[in-house]
Amino acid sequence: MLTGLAEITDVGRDPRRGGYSRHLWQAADLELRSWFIERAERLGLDVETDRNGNLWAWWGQPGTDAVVTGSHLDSVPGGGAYDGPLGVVSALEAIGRLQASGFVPSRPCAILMFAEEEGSRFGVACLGSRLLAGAIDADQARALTDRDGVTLAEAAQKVGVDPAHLGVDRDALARIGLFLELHVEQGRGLIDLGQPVAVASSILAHGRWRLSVTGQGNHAGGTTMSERRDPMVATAAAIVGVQTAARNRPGTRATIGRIEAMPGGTNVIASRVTAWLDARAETDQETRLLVADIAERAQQAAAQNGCSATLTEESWAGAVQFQPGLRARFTQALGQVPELATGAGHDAGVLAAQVPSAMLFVRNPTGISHAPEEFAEMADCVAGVDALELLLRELL
Ligand code: HGY
Ligand code: MN
Ligand code: MN
Repeated sequence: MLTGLAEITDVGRDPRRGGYSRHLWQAADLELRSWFIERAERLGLDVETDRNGNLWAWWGQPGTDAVVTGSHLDSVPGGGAYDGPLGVVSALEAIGRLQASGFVPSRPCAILMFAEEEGSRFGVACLGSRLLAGAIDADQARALTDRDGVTLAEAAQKVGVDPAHLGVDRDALARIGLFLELHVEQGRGLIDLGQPVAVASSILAHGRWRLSVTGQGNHAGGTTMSERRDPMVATAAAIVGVQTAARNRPGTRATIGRIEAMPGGTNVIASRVTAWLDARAETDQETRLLVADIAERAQQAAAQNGCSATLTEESWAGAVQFQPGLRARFTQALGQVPELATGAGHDAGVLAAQVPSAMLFVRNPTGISHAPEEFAEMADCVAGVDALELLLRELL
């Protein structure tokens, strides 16, 4: 069961961070794409790469009103084994079961593997589904750069995706009658409910901002404490402000998980520090208010240390409420499984603005995600495939 997870268990392991680092069009991602194509073709599915680098594996002729399922295979740096792959492997498994039972679909059906869902290489979450849906300006996307300064356009070119064609794909969107994504849960909801599977109700509003704090680079020994303009100290105070602002606002979440000091010498007072903020809340407005509070605190921290600070938005996704009708239909079909909100963003959340979309969550007994401890028991993974198969059978 779910042999697919075992087949890719060694792809993109990150010995330094632990877990997996699988980023768009780099070695591990390319290997996973080849694996997915091979697995899909073993099921007789026809695989095509769309203009944005997303892979579509069609069961039967592509057509409108298709039932599309799938997820992503890319990861965060040092991520877990289930975030993304569980949805892709479960889709392959469910369609394999339907085929083996002699089921003949009455509508087109496809598995969709999205590019760059984590935004780990180019900084924008759900980049592949945003491009597909027209939720990001194509020129802005083409100019996105990775940590080596390679643009999305250059990276696309290198793998045979024409950068000039990156952007909204109305024909592809028109084919989707409904998108259903299965995903490992990235929290403790199903642990607390004591259930293996849930239907998604909503996704927090969430965005990413780049905090840049500029001071005066200098000598660690020659510079007295009173004459320093140290951006590292200002950023440290700003990061404490991130935590304070979120703790003061119930239900909000704010994280700084990535920081870079320039020039980065042990005996050098930094000239500039860059830190990336991830902020989330139940509504768009609460998220914006949280970020404004954080920005205010960062400005104060900078001023108190003779530095200057800027906060620049890099990625934004508004709160998502999945269609109540679909939620009710699926929870009912699955025997009254619970509905569950999530703080994690998903491609299904991006597509929900354009096509009927829904999600299934599978219990993660550690409640930990975006870390090597992320886990799902085989019995719960099987329950997830059972649920996906049941819904696909009904939908098709
Ligand atoms: O960041 C997220 O919420 C998702 O895992 N991309
Ligand atoms: Mn993720
Ligand atoms: Mn994910």
